[in-house]
Amino acid sequence: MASVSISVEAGVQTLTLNRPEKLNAFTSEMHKELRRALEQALDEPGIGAVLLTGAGRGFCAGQDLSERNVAPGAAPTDLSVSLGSYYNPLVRRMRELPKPIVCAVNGVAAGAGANIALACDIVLAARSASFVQSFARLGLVPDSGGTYFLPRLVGTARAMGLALLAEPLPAEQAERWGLIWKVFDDESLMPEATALARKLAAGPTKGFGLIKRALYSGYSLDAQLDLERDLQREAGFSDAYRKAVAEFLEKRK
Ligand code: LHQ
Repeated sequence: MASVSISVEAGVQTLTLNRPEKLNAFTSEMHKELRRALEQALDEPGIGAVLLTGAGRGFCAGQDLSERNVAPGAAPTDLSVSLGSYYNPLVRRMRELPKPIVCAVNGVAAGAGANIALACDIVLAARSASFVQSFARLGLVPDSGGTYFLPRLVGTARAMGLALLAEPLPAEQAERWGLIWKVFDDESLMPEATALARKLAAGPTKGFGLIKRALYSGYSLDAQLDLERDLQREAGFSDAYRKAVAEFLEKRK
């Protein structure tokens, strides 16, 4: 079964992260499927907007940590490979896509899952959703553009609190802080997100692409993604990281 389900209707390509039993945590397979889907969105003139959401009760729990477990005594994993091969190209593709991407955050968005949501152009969330920069719990640095998006969206004080404390930020507070565009009651999220994406799909695609270029230009996202990749490499070699992943997988506190 595909880990991303894809449908195209009324000019909107809907991408649903589809590993609900693992809160749609990212695997390399999911990255490959998303990459192919976004290439299709780029090439297909009939697609005017993309809508990204998650199946089940979560939006995305970040990297699937079962792909990251390190056996005792084994050499540490170089996390920069995963960022360089998957996450950073995904964020770049999303920001450079000359068509709007709407995100419907249907439930918890954690780690890279939170920052992939923030990489979208318009972020909507269900009232019950939350955003967690869970990296610090693993001894890691917010990645997938988190260190770039957070201070710009909410200011350095709040960005630092979110990154260091790794506590869930409820959707309503995320809206009040300007982290996201709008919150809807849970049952209204998908109808509202679909209507918004359809409206954008019917709009001036060329102009929207130019708006994205203008609003995102002059920013050093590219350099920041490279920095995150290098810092995460260092963090991933730490004992704290290795222990935290093993503890999560063994469900120890
Ligand atoms: C999971 C996960 C998960 C596997 C829930 N993996 N199974 C990128 C690349 C390179 C290097 C490193 O970093 C990165 C970026 C990252 O994203 S690092 C951050 C990775 N993500 C996290 O640390 C979040 C881990 N998950 C959680 O803290 C919780 O699951 C949250 C707070 C998201 C939700 O908590 P609950 O609502 O209590 O759900 P749960 O914990 O019971 O999860 C449900 C199931 O999903 C459970 O499986 P099970 O078989 O017991 O039902 C979890 O083990 C599984 N799951 N996240 N990331």
